[in-house]
Amino acid sequence: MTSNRRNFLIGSASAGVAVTAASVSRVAMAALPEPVLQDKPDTMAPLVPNTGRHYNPVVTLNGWTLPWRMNNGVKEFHLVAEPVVREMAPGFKAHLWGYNGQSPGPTIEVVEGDRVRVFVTNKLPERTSIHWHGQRLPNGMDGVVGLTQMPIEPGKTFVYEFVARRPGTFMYHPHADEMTQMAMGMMGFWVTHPKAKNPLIEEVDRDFVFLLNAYDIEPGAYTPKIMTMLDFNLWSWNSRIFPGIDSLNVRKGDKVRIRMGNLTMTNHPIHLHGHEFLVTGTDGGPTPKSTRWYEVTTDVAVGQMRQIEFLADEEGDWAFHCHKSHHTMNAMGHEVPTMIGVEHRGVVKEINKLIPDYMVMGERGMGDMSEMEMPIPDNTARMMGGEGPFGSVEMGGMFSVVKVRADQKAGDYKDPGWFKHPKGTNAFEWTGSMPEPARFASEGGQSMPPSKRNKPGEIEVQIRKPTGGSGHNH
Ligand SMILES: [Cu+2]
Repeated sequence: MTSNRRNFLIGSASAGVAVTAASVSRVAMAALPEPVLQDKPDTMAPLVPNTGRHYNPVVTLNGWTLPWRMNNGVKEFHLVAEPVVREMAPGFKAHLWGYNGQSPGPTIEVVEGDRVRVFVTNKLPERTSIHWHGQRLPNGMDGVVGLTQMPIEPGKTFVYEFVARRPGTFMYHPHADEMTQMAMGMMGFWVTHPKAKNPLIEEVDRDFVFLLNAYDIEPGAYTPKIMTMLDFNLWSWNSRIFPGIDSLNVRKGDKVRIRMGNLTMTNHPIHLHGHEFLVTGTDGGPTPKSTRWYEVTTDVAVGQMRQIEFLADEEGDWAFHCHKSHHTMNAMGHEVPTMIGVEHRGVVKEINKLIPDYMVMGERGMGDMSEMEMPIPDNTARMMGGEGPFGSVEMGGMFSVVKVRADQKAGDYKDPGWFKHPKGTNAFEWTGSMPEPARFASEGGQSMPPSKRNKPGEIEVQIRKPTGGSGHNH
């Protein structure tokens, strides 16, 4: 190489430069692993490693794991930052930014002690970088533009290289124009598997991962508003909203681990029905056993990661969702007054003479909304829905189902369909006679009597139910 170059330089200077440049870029091209792209938003089968140290792969909810190539003992990955079209739910597409064809980007899985080289090509219209959230690495690989590196300008490729020193649950995201790039969907999951048995890391039968993210996309629009700080209207898991989020399908008796990371601007109390779980790890690593206790809800704060584990020993279709009720709703187009308890059918009839499509929302709560055929703009997510075996699930956003089945095969992640409840195990309508329900009737009696008392009946408030119109951010 050196001697070739010298030879060229002896000749015409300009020819020498050209040939040198060409050979350099050819070498550079040869050094880059072919980027692997994904065009489907489906949950892909676990990527079983065929090179490097073995591990039990994770499954990314509505996502996939990035293949790598081994190069002299180094695991090489190629991430391409680029605009993508993400189907957030069937019939609802968003124009986001992501990696390798999807938002979030692919999950990266390595083993503790692996030397990892990640090529990052920038096909965005602006500079970017990648920060490897939670990793121990040389400071210059930390991905903070201006602080530890030059920005990756559009069209350029940077290389990050470090040893995955500690096992655990991590994520990656830009540290350049973060507000825009994360609001546009740039993020991905990272799992470092333990290289040997670790007393704090259990072997599990199923290991699911996803990121909590949020978007503000006006009904009928395709691109998120990036200035939004709290008023998001789409609460998603891996840039999917219910009913677009796949179910987590497990076999009865499986040990199940679910890892989550929060890249929204608010906390999400994640709640599992029918089972108790332990929080076995954070992005700081496995939790000491003395700190673990059973929960059914765990809060994932902003910028945090949590891994939960449970024994799936109850058959059924178990709801699994964020417990903030506004986060299990999808976008609404406009401010809606609370109409609960307000009889307004006569009014609607009058208005319909003038505006045929007019519809009053929420006279009996908002549940009706999911069954009404509301006229909505094209490319708008329904506020809530999801057809279950008993009708509409009346949910949206951060909601899914853990399906536990005795006849699910080991390692089979296919959706088994709806649970068939054994006869006599469903809640049912009572039609027989009933004793009077007991009601708490007494009033007052507080230990500190008010110094001034209102006249009885003077204060009686109407509770105004939340309207949700402004983005479900409370
Ligand atoms: Cu939430």
